[in-house]
Amino acid sequence: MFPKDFLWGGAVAANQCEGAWDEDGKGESIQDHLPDGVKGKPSEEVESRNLKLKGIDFYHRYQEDIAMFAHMGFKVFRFSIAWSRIFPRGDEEEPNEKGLAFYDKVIDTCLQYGIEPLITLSHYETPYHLAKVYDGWRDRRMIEFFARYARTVFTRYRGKVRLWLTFNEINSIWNFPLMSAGILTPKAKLTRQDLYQAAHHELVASALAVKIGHEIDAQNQIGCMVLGAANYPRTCDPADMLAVMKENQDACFFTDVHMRGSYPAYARKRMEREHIQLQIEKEDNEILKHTCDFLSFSYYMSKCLAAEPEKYDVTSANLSWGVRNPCLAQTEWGWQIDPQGLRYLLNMYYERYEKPLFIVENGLGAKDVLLKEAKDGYMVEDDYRIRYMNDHLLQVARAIELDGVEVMGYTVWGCIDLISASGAEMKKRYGLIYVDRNDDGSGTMARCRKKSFYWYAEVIRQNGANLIDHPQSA
Ligand code: BGP
Repeated sequence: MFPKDFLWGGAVAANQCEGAWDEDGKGESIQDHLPDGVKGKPSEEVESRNLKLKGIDFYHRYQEDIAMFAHMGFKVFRFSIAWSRIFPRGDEEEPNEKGLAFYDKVIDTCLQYGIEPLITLSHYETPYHLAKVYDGWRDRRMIEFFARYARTVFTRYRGKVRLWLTFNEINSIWNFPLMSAGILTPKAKLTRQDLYQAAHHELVASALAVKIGHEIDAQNQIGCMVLGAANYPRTCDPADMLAVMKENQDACFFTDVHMRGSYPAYARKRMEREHIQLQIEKEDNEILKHTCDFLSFSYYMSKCLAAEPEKYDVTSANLSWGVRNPCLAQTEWGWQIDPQGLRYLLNMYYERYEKPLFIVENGLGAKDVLLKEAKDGYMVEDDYRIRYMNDHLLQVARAIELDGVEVMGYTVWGCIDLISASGAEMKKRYGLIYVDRNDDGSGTMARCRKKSFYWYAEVIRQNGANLIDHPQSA
């Protein structure tokens, strides 16, 4: 079913779990100014109500947390480095030693348990100074700052870390330029030209990081990361299918450049049509040729597209939106649940690039209820989460077994409860480990296991052999 060396694990991001927002020389990141998540306005000041400032205190509890991941049998742990811990402002020449030392400890703890670190260089946490002074990735100088940061961490963790991702969900720049690309100018004031130019800078920076990473250590495997969603036509009207094609082009724009090393024809044509003239320096096209070793993506849902979307109900989605699919159930946050969409997406990417794929985020955000007393060692009976993961993993197995897709691994999102990205809330929980923290800031931060903790441990132990084929997931 799953290959013997399949990388089972979990994923988090620094700004959603570390806390310690101003400790040991860390600079402010844009997340310290987004108390309401992606949909709220940025605050001028850092407001104490922002749950991310303390997160789930991973900064001080990483040992206990990684030990729990080890109990589940994790082979890999995906986390991000907070850029502003290493370069507090982002544009200085010298790194902050205390920030580097923190990740030494996290990495060493993982290695001690035989867990391989998978590090995201930039997960929605651009240093605030870069947003304020340079308007984030709109400014070409960001390439140089990012390259310096990447070089610093590749060098420091050389020989210990082999798996890297450049930008988390790089394609979310279209909808959320601030969180995704550190652009403080309000979205309404940005032109398509602005967004494409910023995307170009990020793409060059990403390819440059691949180049630098390979030069520093030939063992490094560096992937891109996109927000993946399966897109379906709402009806069999060919016009709906063309709406899907356009959406897929927007989504694959980033993977095409990352995996093929140049701008695809449809993107060049679209820019021409929209009178977008990218400023491309002469070295850029050479740099872009440094393609990624693998493609990674998040997968939470699918959506429908239609030529006339106003005729249908809409569905709020993971940082995007679309037309609702009447065939699918949805989560409490209105994300449509579609395990088969994951098999479809794996096939789409693999057919397109024939390079290894890594599912680095997938999971269920739900309102968990604590039991009054422990039952068989757990405090939350989250059968719904087990069912969600089971059904998705079964489709991964089918993609591997029946379709021949090469999948490197699977890291469940928010393996431990953390602050959500879109709503900056705690009550939307993804973890297999419960954290005692609430939206009003109360809670002891104590950790306890959910039923899914034991279930996932068994899945890993049996390398997926215990997954159940429910009739609906066939
Ligand atoms: C992805 C982000 C993550 C994460 C996840 C779930 O888009 O990469 O950071 O949070 O979505 O989203 P949310 O936390 O909004 O439920």
